[in-house]
Amino acid sequence: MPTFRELWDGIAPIGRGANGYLRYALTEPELVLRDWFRNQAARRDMPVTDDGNGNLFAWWGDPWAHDAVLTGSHFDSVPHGGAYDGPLGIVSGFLAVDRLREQGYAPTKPIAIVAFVDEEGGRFGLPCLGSRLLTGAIEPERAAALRDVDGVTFGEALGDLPAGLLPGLDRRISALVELHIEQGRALAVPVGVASAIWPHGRWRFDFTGHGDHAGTTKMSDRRDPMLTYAYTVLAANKEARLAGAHATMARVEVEPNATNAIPSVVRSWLDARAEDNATLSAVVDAVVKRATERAGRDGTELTVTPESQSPEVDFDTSLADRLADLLGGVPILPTSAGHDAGVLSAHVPTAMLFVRNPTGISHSPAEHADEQDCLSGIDALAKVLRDLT
Ligand code: HGY
Ligand code: MN
Ligand code: MN
Repeated sequence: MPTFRELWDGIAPIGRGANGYLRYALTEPELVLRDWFRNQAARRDMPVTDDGNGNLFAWWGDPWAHDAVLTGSHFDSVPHGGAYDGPLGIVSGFLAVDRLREQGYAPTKPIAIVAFVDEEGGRFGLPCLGSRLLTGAIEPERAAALRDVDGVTFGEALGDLPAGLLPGLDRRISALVELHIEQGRALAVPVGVASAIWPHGRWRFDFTGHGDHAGTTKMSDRRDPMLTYAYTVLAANKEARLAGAHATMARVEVEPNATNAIPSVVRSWLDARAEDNATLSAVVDAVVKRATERAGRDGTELTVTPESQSPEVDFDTSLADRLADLLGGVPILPTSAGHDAGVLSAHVPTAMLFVRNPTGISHSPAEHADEQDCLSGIDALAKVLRDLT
């Protein structure tokens, strides 16, 4: 039976760049990981199905027979991301199946390991794209039209119009349990259970000014969108701090992005999250208000476009309590990171298992979980899958 170390070392080189992972959805590295997934399934006599949305399912039992229990996560990473965010849940799924088979266990319901497509939204801009399609949270046509930085659409990358909502979703899935590395500094023991996901979203800010010569344009004559942008970054930081929320403007595009030209357009994205919807709206409204006022002073224009919204998720309390008890009374804790489990939680009983992250660092090459804790996570997942089937 393969060990965690063997599986982990087997995928480690795939998509690893000089500075972290570049595993964008349906690009070459992720396609290699999909082949790895099919190979791991074949070694376990697990048939693989695709739901027509780019999500892969490896089955122990008849595919979609009845009351399937899903586990798994995603392969894709943020640009220069870490190794664990996503793949740990998929590798742990295969090893949990191995553990159960070793125990001679035979599930009464089909178990599927799922690899969701573009959970990070790192290529097509909308997080949890695969789970949103599976649950009908996004129209196939809108998903198909999403474009990457090279102008390639999701539909082109997928090779077809996505299938969208899985018919009979809530009849066919009895539970989803996603195992994931914890991404804060909140778990002091190897394994925990999720209670909630903070509401969060992404807003695109387009700052438009007057492109001009950096050397010959008087300061008083400028309408420089970079000023309005810079002010907005500081305003977002301040408003988040005041509200106990999280706000980040880490992605920016400048036209023409030349050393000696005042920009005509600066485009940036606000990632904002808060413990509840009211606080989140208040923070975003305050940032937009302050940015708009500043645009007035700078003589620039501002348009703000909401690009993705993820509502507050409160996981099924009875399921979370049951799993925490099953695992010996492990902590139940919230997260402000989004997950496919959060999308499915509106449709089927859903839980998350967290594996301790000693530094709490994530979305970074420095992301790490100790092997012993990963093994504890696999044992915990095996126990949970046994309990649910
Ligand atoms: O951004 C998130 O919270 C998740 O990693 N997609
Ligand atoms: Mn992530
Ligand atoms: Mn993730």
